[in-house]
Amino acid sequence: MKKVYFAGSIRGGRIDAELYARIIRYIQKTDIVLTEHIGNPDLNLKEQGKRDVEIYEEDMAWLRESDVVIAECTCPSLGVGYELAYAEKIGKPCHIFYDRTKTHLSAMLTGNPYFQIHPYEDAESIFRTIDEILA
Ligand code: 6IA
Repeated sequence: MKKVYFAGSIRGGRIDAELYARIIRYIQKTDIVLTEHIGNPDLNLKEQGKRDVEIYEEDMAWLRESDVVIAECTCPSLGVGYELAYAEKIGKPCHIFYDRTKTHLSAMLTGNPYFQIHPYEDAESIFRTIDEILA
């Protein structure tokens, strides 16, 4: 079983939260998601009881513990961009998904051959690619 660090936008916007939840549930059928809160529809964007310092430190520890990073990047998020750069620095494999009909991904990602980028038009294709990543 692989430990997956799933990254998706939080303060960058929650428009795709339902998709994040579907991806997380899918991965959890076979593997471990260290960041299952990313899909939580009730995530309170203002107050959660946790301080930002704790969120940052907990997330960085999970990132170091993970075997692979899977990021859904259709909704731009500074936090996800930071996590991807950090993951590259410590050598974690990084898979980036985005809906090509909705956005142009940052050249900081598409221009970096380190990242494995999976543009999609139909969200269902995400799941086939995830099967290959986790195989
Ligand atoms: O800049 P963003 O907030 O969109 O960054 C999203 C990314 O940063 C996600 O992939 C998470 O791994 C991480 N992240 C940001 N906020 C949180 C969080 N609580 N809990 C866990 N990971 C986070 C946010 C609640 C807060 C708004 C009070």
